[in-house]
Amino acid sequence: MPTFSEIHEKVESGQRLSAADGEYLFSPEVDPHAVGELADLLRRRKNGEAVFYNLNLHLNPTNVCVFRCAFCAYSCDVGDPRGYTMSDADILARGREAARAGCTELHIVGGAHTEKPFEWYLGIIRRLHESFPDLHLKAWTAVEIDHFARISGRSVRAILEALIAAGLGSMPGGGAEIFDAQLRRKICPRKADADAWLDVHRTAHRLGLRTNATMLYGHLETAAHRIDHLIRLRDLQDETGGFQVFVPLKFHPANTAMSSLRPASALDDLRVVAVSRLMLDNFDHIKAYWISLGVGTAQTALAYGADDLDGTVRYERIHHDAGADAPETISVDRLRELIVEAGREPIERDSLYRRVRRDENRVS
Ligand code: V47
Ligand code: SF4
Repeated sequence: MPTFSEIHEKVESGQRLSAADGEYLFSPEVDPHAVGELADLLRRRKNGEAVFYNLNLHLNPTNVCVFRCAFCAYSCDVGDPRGYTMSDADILARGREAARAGCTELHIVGGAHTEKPFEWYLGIIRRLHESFPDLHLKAWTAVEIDHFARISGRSVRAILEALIAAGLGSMPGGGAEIFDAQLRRKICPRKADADAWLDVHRTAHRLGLRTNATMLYGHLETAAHRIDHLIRLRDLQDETGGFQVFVPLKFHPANTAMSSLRPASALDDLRVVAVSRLMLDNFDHIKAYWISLGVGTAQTALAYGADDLDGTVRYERIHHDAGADAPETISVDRLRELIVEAGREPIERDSLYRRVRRDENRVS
């Protein structure tokens, strides 16, 4: 069993933490604030005083999904009165709204619709890109890409190439959940498994597409599951270097098949952020997604290893349908204020973490 001072020494001298170190940092006898302080050391080494945010809007084109994961409150079956599928006009209107609001990014994810062919998803990217070429389209999780490959009979590589040619800018990190196969069989048995998820990201990275990574925590997983997940991400990052940011996603149980579970505590949230920062030594950024954590915990997470708050958002459905009590949107002024209050320097970024300079009205 490692000791805290040995781990401290490793972090100070830039050595990589082992699985045993990571599991130890999750144990209740280790003070979460001490873990946070250690993570803050690494955060400062990587990002100095900078904390990033962006201006974005969400677009969830449909909530009809073939997979119906047990933790998902957002999805429904085809024919369910709660189901919706946006029209082309509504999708373009969302793009227009984003462009008019000065957003740099549209975050696009949704259900794997029972009846929609790959061409429908491809067309969404093509039309949005043609109409709003300056808007970065961060779209489709690895689970959706894997689904497109299955329903079209094309390879993952061919799907990604077609999407990139149509205007895809990068991929969000969703669908990773928790990689352990046994747990996946319980919470999301029907969709892409860990190897398929990782392989989509590997292929994307080889094609030059930057992607994000997530982990859904606070349900049935153990510390060992969390560490296994983080190490698999770290291994792929060693191989490709294509991940930009890691986003821990707190499980919200309301309206799901797992609604009897109690959400993780704020201290567990902060510990997950901190251990993620420490284990993922080859990731540049750790995001405290304020929709998932709530604004207060996200702000506090800036002292526990996080250096990014995500964006202005609006129209987020997946976490709000599951009971997340974060507001629908947040103003740029408030985001900047939260960062300044935490003693850091707010930096607007684009989807590829380049600084956005508003006064010159261009990305540098
Ligand atoms: O894949 C679903 C998760 C993800 C619930 O890449 C839930 O920057 C909590 O991936 N409670 C979609 N989480 C969201 C996502 C994301 C969000 C923000 C930024 C980025 C990024 C990615 O939400 C899903 C799933 O893992 N999810 N249901 C729930 N009840
Ligand atoms: Fe479908 Fe994603 Fe919800 Fe799973 S989490 S049911 S894949 S929308």
